[in-house]
Amino acid sequence: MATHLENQRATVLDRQSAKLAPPPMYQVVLLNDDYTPMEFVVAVLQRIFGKNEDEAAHIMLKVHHEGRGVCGVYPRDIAATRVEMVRQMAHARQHPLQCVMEPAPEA
Ligand code: TYC
Repeated sequence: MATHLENQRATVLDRQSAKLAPPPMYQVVLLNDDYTPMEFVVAVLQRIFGKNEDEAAHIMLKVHHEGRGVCGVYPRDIAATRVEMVRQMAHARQHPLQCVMEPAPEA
């Protein structure tokens, strides 16, 4: 049977792991289409995902050639907000650009 001290230790560890466990992470993914201008996608990546011009161009070309590309990995609320910002920016300019979030693969 566990002693009182062992029980106390288990409780402390439970609390610590509850406090320190990293949040589940989500990747924000841009999808390719035939109509959204490349310059607009680069601007989105700079404005919403903080990429510099070279990084943004690299991601845009990856999406253009491979169909999709990861823009960033964030906790759920931040990922959801950025997806919404991309959708608003695209809608405002009437571009069909699509953006989704999905659980990030475990490291
Ligand atoms: N394929 C688009 C074009 O040729 C460019 C593009 C890149 C569109 C990435 C969407 O997520 C995208 N104009």
